[in-house]
Amino acid sequence: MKKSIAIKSLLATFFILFLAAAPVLAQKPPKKAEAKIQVSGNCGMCEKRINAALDVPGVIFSSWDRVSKTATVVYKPRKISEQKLHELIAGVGHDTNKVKADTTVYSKLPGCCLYRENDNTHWD
Ligand SMILES: [Cu+2]
Repeated sequence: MKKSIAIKSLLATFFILFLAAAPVLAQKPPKKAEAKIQVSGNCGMCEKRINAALDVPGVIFSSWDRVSKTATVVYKPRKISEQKLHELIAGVGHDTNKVKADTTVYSKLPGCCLYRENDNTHWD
């Protein structure tokens, strides 16, 4: 009798552990995700620079819209984090809604791209 209670409580313990572990196991990131990132910039040169910065393993597609200042990035969350996408963009001088570009990098951008001083979106 005592033995069967011991077995039952052991099974109950395993069951509780399994329930506790299940949400952790379920949190594996999806194979593919889309991020909408606010990215400051002005022109076609900015667009090329932003897309070039995102041309890394783990990023499937990227496109930046000059009017809405939004980058759409399709990526593999198992290879690259959304935070890293922000860092890559900021790394070439463009502020995102999460990461600000370093002033030294920003100040080296061509004059037409200096979005902090000049917010004019032009199309050439
Ligand atoms: Cu530009």
